[in-house]
Amino acid sequence: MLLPCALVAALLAAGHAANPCCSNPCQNRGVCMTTGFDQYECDCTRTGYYGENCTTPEFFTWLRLTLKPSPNTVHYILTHFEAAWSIINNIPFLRDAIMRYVLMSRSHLIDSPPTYNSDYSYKSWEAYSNLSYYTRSLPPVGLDCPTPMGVKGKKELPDSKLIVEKFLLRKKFIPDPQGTNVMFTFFAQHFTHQFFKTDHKKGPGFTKALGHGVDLNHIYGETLERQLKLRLLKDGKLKYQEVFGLVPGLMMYATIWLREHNRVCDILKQEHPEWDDEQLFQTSRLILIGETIKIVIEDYVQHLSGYHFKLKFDPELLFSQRFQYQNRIAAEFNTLYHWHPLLPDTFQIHDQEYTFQQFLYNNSIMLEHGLSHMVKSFSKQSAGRVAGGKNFPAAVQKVAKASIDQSRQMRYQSLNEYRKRFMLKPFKSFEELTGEKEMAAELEELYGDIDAMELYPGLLVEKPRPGAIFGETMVEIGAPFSLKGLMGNAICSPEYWKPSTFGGKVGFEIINTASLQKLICNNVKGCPFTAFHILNPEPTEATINVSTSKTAMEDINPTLLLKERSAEL
Ligand code: ACD
Repeated sequence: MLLPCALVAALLAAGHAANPCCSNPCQNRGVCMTTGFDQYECDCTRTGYYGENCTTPEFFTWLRLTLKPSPNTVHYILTHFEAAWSIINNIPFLRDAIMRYVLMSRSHLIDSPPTYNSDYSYKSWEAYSNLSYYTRSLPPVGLDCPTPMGVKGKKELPDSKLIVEKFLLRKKFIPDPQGTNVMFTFFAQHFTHQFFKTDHKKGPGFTKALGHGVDLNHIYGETLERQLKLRLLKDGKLKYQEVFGLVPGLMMYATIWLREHNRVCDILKQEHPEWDDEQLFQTSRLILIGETIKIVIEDYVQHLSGYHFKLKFDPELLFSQRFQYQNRIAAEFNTLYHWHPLLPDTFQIHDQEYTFQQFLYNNSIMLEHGLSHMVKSFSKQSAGRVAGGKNFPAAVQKVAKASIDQSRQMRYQSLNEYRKRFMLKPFKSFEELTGEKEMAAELEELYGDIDAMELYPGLLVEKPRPGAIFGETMVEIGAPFSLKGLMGNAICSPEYWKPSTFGGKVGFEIINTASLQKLICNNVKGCPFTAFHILNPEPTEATINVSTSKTAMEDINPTLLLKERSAEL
């Protein structure tokens, strides 16, 4: 890194020591502020700690720390004792109290309103108000710091290509022991592409998704102009979806959600023959946002968690709490969500197998097989394990390298600083990070110091929890961002969360009974069985009751689809 070295050299030449905040002296979320060139002050306000570096706990902080079980203990309890959990899950006030605790303890870790961004390591109106930035949960390392990680580690970080090749690249596909399937993988890709839309023209710290959350711009378009092009402008309906041409898995979800929107419009029109196109459209969109959040919490996060505790989407749980209904997507959240190890080496659809090359940009696959076969096949095929290292598919290795390079460009702090930020103890050694000796020794040689280990490669090489897809760090950092982003949505606020917002009881009920299985049943012919994990033995057809509407049970109709698409061309 030329610039920082030059800067440090210039400062040293001028007789100044390096910025004292480079060593991150302030602990427990205390804020470091320089006072002159070589002095600093820690602001410990409301951290629960005091002292020069905010290291002495106040009495109640000490008590809490003493009583609080470690994240791994909590995780162990939640993923064991199935019989006890099945009782708790059926006692409403207990289930509610635990869910409220999960939501509050996670979202407290997210600054709201947001604070820093990749250009501002101190609070500023610019960082707060400029929505084109991703926010940052830790400020960037100063350009005037002696090393890229502050003061720890070597002057230069190891070659990112080498990191990818040595620790991340898949040798042999490692299936996820939690049984995650390809249906999950494409849901993740489709769903997250609404709020992770890096504006590469501006740089990795910027986003094009100004809604900063679940606004379904991937279904309805990013701008009003685009939205109007996508709409039929009759009965609230959409005429065709934004083309997700990259992979057929995205196209599949785009088609399913398009159908869901039009299905909801039909239902709303029956309830409200007096409504115009605009009101039908807008209300259907709010219902789909609600359905999405419900599915993400109760199917998607539920699966990822591996918990026997049954998560619950119920905004009322937070009405008695101090909770801010706003969200800003963080650059670190975007980085940690690069879960490409989920991708298998080849894609199995019905009786055919496609390599990555055959799969990419190949929309004829959907026309050839139809949605039903795609859903069935994706539900059966295993996804890869994310943590533990060496499971990143070679076909997308550029993404791994870019994640590392861009994190460096944005001057991310170290893995251990992020662990501390999210209330985890820093790793003491590379062996503690990986849980083995071989990669640990090689990492040590390359990075020199565990406190210089980078966030993204750290998350991917971390020792997974027993039988799990992720290690501790991914969950403990990922869950706060996720739950804050989901529950911080405007529709979860007291003035919005009521039947009238969603066209009355019927619309509210669509949200409150939404599930992945129902979404598929209502929009894919034959109601194929599905889930976010592989099942043994697998049922062929779902047995749940779903409503039928005109579009509900039609499978892909190539003529219709082409009509939908030709409207765009
Ligand atoms: C908890 C629940 C269990 C958390 C388990 C895994 C979390 C790990 C990563 C994030 C998971 C899902 C992301 C889902 C939604 C993102 C929504 C963002 C909206 C802007 O113990 O807390």
